[in-house]
Amino acid sequence: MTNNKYVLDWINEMAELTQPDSIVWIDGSEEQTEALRAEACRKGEMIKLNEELLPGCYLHRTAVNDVARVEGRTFICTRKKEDAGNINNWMDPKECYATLTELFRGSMKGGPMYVIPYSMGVVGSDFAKIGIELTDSLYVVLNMLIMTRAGKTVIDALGDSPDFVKGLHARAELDEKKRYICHFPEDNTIWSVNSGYGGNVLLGKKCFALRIASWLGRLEGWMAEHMLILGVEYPNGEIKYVTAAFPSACGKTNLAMLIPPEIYRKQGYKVWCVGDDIAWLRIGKDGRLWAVNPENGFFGVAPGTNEHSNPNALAATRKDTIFTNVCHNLDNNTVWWEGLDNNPPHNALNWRGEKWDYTKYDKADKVGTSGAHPNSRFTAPAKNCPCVSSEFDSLTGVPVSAIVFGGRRAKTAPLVYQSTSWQNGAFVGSIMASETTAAAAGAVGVVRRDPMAMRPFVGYDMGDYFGHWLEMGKRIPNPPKIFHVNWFRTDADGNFIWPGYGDNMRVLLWILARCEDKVGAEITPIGYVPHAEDINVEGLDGVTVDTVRELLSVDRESWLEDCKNIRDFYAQIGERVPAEMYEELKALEERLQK
Ligand code: GTP
Ligand code: SPV
Ligand code: MN
Repeated sequence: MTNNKYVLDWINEMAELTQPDSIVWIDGSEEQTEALRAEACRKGEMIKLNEELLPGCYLHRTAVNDVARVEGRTFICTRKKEDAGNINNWMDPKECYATLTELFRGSMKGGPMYVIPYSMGVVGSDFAKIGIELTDSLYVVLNMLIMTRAGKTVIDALGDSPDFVKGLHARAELDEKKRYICHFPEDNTIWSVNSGYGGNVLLGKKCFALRIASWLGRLEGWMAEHMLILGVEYPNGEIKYVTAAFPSACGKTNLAMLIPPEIYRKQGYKVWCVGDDIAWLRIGKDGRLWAVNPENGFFGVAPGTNEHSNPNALAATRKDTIFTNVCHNLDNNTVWWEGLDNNPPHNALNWRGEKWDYTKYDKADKVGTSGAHPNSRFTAPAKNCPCVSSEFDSLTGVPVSAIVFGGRRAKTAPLVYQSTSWQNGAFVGSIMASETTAAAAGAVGVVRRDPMAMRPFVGYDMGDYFGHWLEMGKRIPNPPKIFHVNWFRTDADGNFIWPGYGDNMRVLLWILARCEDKVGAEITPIGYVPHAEDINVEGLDGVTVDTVRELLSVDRESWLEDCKNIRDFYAQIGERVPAEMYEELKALEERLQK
């Protein structure tokens, strides 16, 4: 498919190592893709679902020990340890290549090696970057064909350039003790072995578009962020764009596809989705910050997605979608997950592929008793989404009015607040914390600091990353305003107080009104907080201005407690945390103590 000698030499070298029977180039044609789907079904890697109810849809189950990203097995392999920083796992590149070479050796024997040329971003746009993933997994191929722009057009666009990210993936033995997700930013290289799950193996996503891209962004003066991108359309047709960084499984997909409450819909408000997980941000010629979504599909959390919470996401999954680790309804050969509806299938297989008894479901042991794994996912083409933005394929992206940070905090963080400057906003991002979710292996529900929702995804030192944020702020003539939200405050019984989902529109509109100086705010020690009356509660059941007031309250004691934790976390990041961040922290503490 190409004469590019950098590509060909590298593929030959990797094929010598992994020893596949054949090399199959993925061209992106519907004909080849359909043949590969059929082959995946023949090999038992995919199950074809009901063609009438879910046309073009498939079910895949990963190994039981391989159901989420594995942060403990994810490494940044820079020559100098300091460049990877204290928050990342680090391995010496030479040592890492040597160890993984032995794991890859002969790993593709008996089957083909697929060569997937893919572009993150619209092929031909200045934003786009090219990668090639070599893999032994048809699941990876079929997912990458949805999640990225892949095939012949990409290899043509690369021409004879050496500028591409080299990705190598093999499932090998799926041995979790030998699982490695390794990044070599100095070599533009990613090696992933012994996993077959999503973020560990779809190398264009977290590995390239965040870890490698964040490294490139720092060198080249742009940003790669774990952010959704949405457009709010006003009744007069004007559209304002917002990006938002929430940790994994904290509501990006839901916010990105929000359907406004009826009171707003009636007036003509709409929300358009540009992206649900990753944003690449650059300074435009007009001095504003511009965002593109480098992906071409959604790898979204299935549980909780339903006709009420996120009808747009649900609609996106009704055709040409791959479901991973959901429950299989054998009666009609469709899929189900917790929170889809109140009718769990009676004749079904759980995410492990075992006969499933819905009556045994125990909220306290979701992984053990649920039909779908808590981190089960759908891979759906972006173009399936009813609210996909007309700017989705734009070469330049969209101009950003507001950047929003947020996490799951039962207490402390108010519903929304605004930072007082770019520097203060970067500080607000740096002190983000959230309760952990099933998106990564490990305990769920533990508060951990997750700066800018990028803790697992920054490809270099976290202190340097903060520095890059500050540097970007100095270079953007007309920067977005920076906010923080929390949809997850709970009452004494542990129930969420704020209704969330579509009603988050009420908060978005306050945020955008602030960006245009159309609404006032109260200055508090942490920043600007809305006057409770300025969050519209019309049409909400049981939520009054008083509820909003409670949601907006700032408890000085718990914030001061948090400040101690932040100081410890900064110390853990190490000496590259910029002085400006410590100044912001000190000023915050002083305001809280006053
Ligand atoms: P990744 O794809 O892992 O990066 O996650 P994401 O941030 O896109 O998460 P997603 O939108 O899929 O949200 C996952 C979980 O958050 C689901 O359980 C949702 O039901 C829940 N969720 C999303 N929005 C809200 C909200 O406004 N309020 C509440 N209470 N829960 C929400
Ligand atoms: C996340 O965990 O933030 C995801 C899913 O978006 S994965 O692609 O598996 O990383
Ligand atoms: Mn994500």
